[in-house]
Amino acid sequence: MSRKVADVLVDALVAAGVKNCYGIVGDTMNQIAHSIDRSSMDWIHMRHEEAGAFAAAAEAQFTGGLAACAGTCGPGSLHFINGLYEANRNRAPVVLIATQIVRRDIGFDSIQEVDFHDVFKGCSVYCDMILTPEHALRKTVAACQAALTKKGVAVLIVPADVANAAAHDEPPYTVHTRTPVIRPSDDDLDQIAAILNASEAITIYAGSGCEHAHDEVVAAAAKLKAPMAHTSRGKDFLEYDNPYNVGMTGLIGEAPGYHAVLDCDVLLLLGADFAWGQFYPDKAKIIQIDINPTHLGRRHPVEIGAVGNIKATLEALLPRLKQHQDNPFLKTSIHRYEKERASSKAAHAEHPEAAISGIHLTQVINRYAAEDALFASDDGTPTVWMLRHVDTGGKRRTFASLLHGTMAGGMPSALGLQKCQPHRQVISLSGDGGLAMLLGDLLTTVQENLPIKIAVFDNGKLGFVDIEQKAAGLVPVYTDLKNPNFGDVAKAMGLWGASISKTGELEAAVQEWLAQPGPALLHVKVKPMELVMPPSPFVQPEAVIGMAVYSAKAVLQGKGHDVWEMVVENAR
Ligand SMILES: Cc1ncc(C[n+]2csc(CCOP(=O)(O)OP(=O)(O)O)c2C)c(N)n1
Ligand SMILES: [Mg+2]
Repeated sequence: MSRKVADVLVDALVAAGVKNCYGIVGDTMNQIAHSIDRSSMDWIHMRHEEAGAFAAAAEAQFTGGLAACAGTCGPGSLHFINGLYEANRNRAPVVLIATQIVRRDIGFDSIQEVDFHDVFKGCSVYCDMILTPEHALRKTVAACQAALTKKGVAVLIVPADVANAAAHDEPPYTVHTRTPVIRPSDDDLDQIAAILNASEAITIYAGSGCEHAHDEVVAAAAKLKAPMAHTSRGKDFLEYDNPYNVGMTGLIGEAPGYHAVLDCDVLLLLGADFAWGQFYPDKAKIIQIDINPTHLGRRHPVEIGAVGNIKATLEALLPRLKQHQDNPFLKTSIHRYEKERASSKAAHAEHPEAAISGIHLTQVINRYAAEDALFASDDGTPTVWMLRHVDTGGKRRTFASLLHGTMAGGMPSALGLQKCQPHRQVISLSGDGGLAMLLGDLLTTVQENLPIKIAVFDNGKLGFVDIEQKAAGLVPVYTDLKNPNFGDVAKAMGLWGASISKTGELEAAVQEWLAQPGPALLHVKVKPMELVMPPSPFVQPEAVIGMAVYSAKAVLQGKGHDVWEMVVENAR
């Protein structure tokens, strides 16, 4: 059989490292589907393209290598868009093969014609069409090169007639992805060291840019005797084996991290692009180091902004730092954190008949999950509970939609993680709203033999929005969910399924669920009133945008659970 452009494209993707392609076939991608079938690439047959994009995004974010999705023209490829936004915001190298109607029909409002350049511009680092068979390899390699080096989504638009055309000889283009070592100049490092050496109350605020730099960050904290707060995206890389850790700040953080960041004299921002301006200190000097120059000073004015890879920068900075002594600022911060941890770990002495708290559910899952389990959560309360109550210990990983803030990413992300890590335990912490949004892809767990473990936090509502409305003093509208027994739904779809509602059933059910060899869903009716961010009795709660609920101060100075009545009280 003569070689087609579709074969060139698929071979180039395989050569660039693609192992898995998630999607749904259709007429304009039939030739490519057959090429994939002949290649070493696996095809994961999804039920909704959006779920395929979430799966590819999670795989690429986890491996750092390329994952692919492919769809048919018009509505098929359009469906990927929300998951691609998720991938692009997470700097996950994903290639979408967006197949297109034949070239002679483009531009005439033809059947299923969609201008993909326009559609995917906002969620990609590369978006271009293979215009002719003569440059199929070059364009495919350019797309992969962009996804891997600019770290994001590359969209390759492929008209059906181009994919079906005979392949041409092209020069041997390949991707090049070596990583340079980048650090600030000696002068910059001297200036940074001078500020740090002259201060006694320093806080390190570390983000996901600190991946692979755990030991250097801890060494810097030890030298500066500085507490270290971390972003939610930095959690997996920084919270373990770290005596200086004081947790997260921000809307889903807690008081120790919040105070450490706001009360210091010097804030050393390492690979952290935390977006909420109100959580930065106004009086402290801020030093920011980031590999991306456009991140410098964009969230808050900084004293020094320097470009560098965090590991290389700290290696060069550490010898310039003087050994600081233990100081009251560090002591207070660590003490606060230890107190907070002890109270959050305290056993819930609930009656066995009592309703299950979402926090308690997460804590029990945390206790019984494998030490290298991968967790993916839905936007909503499950994300907050995961970030606060899952201990990663350096081996586990947590995935949530933190920058894009979309619902429904949990279960499909787990599919992608399980596909690329078949021997690891993969757990999805799903909302009842989030799971229902892409429910059809529960079938993918069975069809593709992906034994993920799904916990459904069924509070009978769109909990976050419900809380937002209450926080604004409104009576909630349009937030209630009339749910089925998701355990029975799972069973009908071919998974293991169970449903529980009492605290006394929780421990045994979680153990049985996690021990299942195949895909398994545990439906847990959780307390509907549990607040994500308990408000302070002293501060007026305010609704804020996105997945946020209350103003920072209300959140972080507050204590207690199940007190929405108090919110309404406070809002009066
Ligand atoms: C695609 C999408 N639609 C709407 C929202 C707004 N939103 C954020 S959280 C949320 C509620 C999620 O409900 P559920 O999955 O049941 O989680 P819960 O907060 O109840 O635990 C909604 C509607 C969003 N972030 N993304
Ligand atoms: Mg809910």
